[in-house]
Amino acid sequence: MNAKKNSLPIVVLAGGVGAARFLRGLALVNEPRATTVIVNTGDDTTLHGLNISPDIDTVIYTLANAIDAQRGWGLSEESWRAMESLNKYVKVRPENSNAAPDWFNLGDKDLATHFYRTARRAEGATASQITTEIARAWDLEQQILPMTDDDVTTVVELAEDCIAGKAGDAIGFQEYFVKYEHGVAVRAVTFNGAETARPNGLKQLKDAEVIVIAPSNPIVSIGPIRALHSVDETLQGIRNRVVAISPIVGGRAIKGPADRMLNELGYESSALGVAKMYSPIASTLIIDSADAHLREDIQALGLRCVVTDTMMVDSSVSAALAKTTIDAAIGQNQ
Ligand code: FO1
Repeated sequence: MNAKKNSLPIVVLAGGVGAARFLRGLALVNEPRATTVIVNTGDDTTLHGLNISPDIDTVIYTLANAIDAQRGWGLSEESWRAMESLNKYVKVRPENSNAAPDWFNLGDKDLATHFYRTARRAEGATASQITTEIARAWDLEQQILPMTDDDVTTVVELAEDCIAGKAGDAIGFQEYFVKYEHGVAVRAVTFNGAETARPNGLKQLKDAEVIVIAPSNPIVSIGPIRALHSVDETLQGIRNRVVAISPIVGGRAIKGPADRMLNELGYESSALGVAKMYSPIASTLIIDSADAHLREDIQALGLRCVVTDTMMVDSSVSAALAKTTIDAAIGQNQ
């Protein structure tokens, strides 16, 4: 795409893979330095004593063209020698020990990012400072902001007795997602610490001409950002500039457990269900062509509805989706 880029102040609310793919397209149609990304950190975890921020790293690695595109997380051309070496200790660790967690794969090159983040945290740097430093190391011009510098932890409550524990037990998001391959039923999701955490990026939200809710899981990726004090109120105040992209196509999540989670938690797993969740804070919903038949129902909720190709199989589709999103926000699609 060689057309002249816009230079609009844009804020994107982001989770992991879907958001990262959208951002890669956005960088082709809008000057990267004009974009601020507010990233979910409810998924953050600590393993081996290392601070790991999966969604931030997915966004940064993708924008730096360093992501393993197949997996959607971690670095390309990765090696796994450290993980392989953990096996030695898995055999000897006591039954109740959490040492040598081998269910979460950390590549050798990826480890450097977690070493850096952890060491800077120990020196007292904030999550924002560290994220800015890591983004700079990868030569990114976008402003990448963790949703808060305070600790917010997403936990899921098990709906029934299962391999992960007893009904009612709360387990960490990464355990749910990676260790149990999001295959256990959940009945509630909680964002511990969200009530008191201070949100980042409120000023950028108010100043932005376009605010995009990326095609990320509405519950566990966008949910933690919305749970922070005054974020929803701020979005309500600028609703006319907020465009959301449905991560549900044909009733199914493009990636991850969003469809199952929506059903388990009493929402509808469809673009219409997403519209209901976002109608208080967004004025436009972008849905995939496969869901064109839902357009009128979505409009009946008081949302503009734009139908286009949202399956970001390559960066030209991502760029076209980003352009459609911007046009929808600045009214050219009305
Ligand atoms: N996802 C997996 O399914 N398995 C893994 O072993 C795994 C490791 C991993 C390491 C670093 C990182 O930044 C992300 C990683 N992810 C892994 C992805 C990630 O945990 C999830 O996709 C997100 O948290 C959901 O947005």
